Amino acid sequence: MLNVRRHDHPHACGSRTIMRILVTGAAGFIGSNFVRYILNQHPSCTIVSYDALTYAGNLENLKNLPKNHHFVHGNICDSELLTKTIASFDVQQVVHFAAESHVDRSIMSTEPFTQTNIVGTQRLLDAAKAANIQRFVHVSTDEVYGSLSLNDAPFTEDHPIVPNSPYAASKAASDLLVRSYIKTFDFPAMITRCSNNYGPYQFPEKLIPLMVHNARNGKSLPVYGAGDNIRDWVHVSDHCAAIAMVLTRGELGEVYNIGGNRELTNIDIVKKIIHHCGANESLIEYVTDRPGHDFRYAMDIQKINTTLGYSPCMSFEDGLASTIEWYKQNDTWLTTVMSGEYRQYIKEQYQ
Ligand code: NAD
Ligand code: TDX
Repeated sequence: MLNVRRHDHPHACGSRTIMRILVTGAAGFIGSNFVRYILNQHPSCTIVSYDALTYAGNLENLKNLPKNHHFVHGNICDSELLTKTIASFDVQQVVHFAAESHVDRSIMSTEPFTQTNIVGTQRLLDAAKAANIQRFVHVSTDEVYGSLSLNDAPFTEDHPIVPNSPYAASKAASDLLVRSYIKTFDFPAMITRCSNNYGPYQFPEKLIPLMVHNARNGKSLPVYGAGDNIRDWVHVSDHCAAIAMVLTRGELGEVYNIGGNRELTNIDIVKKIIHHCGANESLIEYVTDRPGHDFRYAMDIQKINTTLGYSPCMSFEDGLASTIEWYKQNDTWLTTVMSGEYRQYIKEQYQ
C-alpha cells in the first residue's frame, strides 16, 4: 500500500529550504517543467538555468518567468563557465538534468552521449565539489537497470546496473561517477532513476509527442517491432514533485526510484492517442525494430514512497488527455522546434 503524497509546500522542506539552485538542462522537457514547478512552489528562491541549447533545448520552454530566474547559455563540459556561474550566483544546490536523452540518436551516433552524459557530468561534479555545494541531485533513468521480462518483479534500487543502449550505458557511467564522488569525497549527492515521462514541452522525437503530432496530421504512426514493448509511464509533474522531495528531504548518498505505477504496451498507447485525436488505426505502420530494444521497464517505488511520501498523482488517462490538449494549443511551439535538424533526423530514422 502506497502513502498518499504530501503537498510539496515550502514548509514541508524543514530546514533545507531551496534558496539558490542551478538547474542544468533547464531548457529541455523535464528541466523546464521542473523550473516552473519550483518557482511555483518556492516563489522566493533563485534559479539559474544552465543549458547548451542543443536541438532539444529551447528558450521558448522558459518564457515568461519571474526576475529571480536567470538563464546561462553554457555547456556542462565547460568547466570555467560552470565555476564562474556557480560562484557568481552563490549556488547552493544543483539539479542535473542536462543530457543527450534519445535512445535512437545514441544508436545513430554515440559520441555526443559519451561527451555530455559522461564527461559533462564529471566536469559538473568537479565544479560543484570545488564550490562546496550543499546538495546535488543527479537525474537518471530506469534504463540503467536493463530490461525485464513479463514475469520479473519491477526494478528496485538494488537491481544490477546492466544498460543495453549506448544512451543507457552513458547514463549508467554518469551514475557510477556520482556514486564514486559520494564514496570517495563524501560529496553530498543523491541519484534519482525515473521511468518514461510524458507531458507538455516534450520534444516530438519521443513516442507520445511524435504519435500525437502524426495522428493529428494524418501521417503514419511508426511502431517498432510488434508494439508489445512495455514502459512504466509517469506524468512529468509527478517526476518534478519527486525530484523536489529528494532535493529538499532526501538522504545524502541514496538512490531513489521514481515511476508512475502504470505499465502500458506501446501499441496500447498508440491506440489511445488515435482514439483521442479522432484518427484512424490504418495510420499504424509496424516498422523495423530498434536494435537492442529493451522489452520492459517497471519501477518499484516503495523506497521513495515510504521515506519521502511520494506517489504519482496524475492518472495516465487524465495526463494523456491534457498532454494532447497542450499540443493542440501549442502548434507554434511545435513549428519552432521542428527545425531543419529535426526534419533531417526524422528522415534518417524512419527512411
Ligand atoms: P531533453 O533532451 O528534452 O533535454 C535535455 C536538455 O539538456 C536540453 O535542453 C539540452 O539543450 C541540454 N543539454 C544537452 N547537452 C548539454 C550540454 N552538453 N550542456 C548543457 N546542456 C545540455 O531531455 P529530458 O527528456 O528533459 O531529460 C532530462 C533528464 O532526465 C536526462 O538526464 C534524462 O536522462 C533523464 N530522464 C528522462 C526521462 C524521459 O522519459 N524523458 C526519464 C528518466 C530520466
Ligand atoms: O517512433 C517510435 N516508435 C516506437 O515504437 C518511437 C520514437 C518509439 N517507439 C517505442 C520505443 C520504446 O519502446 O516506444 C517506446 C518509447 O520510446 P521513446 O519515447 O524513445 O523512449 P524510451 O526509449 O523508452 O526512453 C525514454 O525513457 C527513459 C526516454 O527517451 C529516456 O530519456 C528515458 O531515460
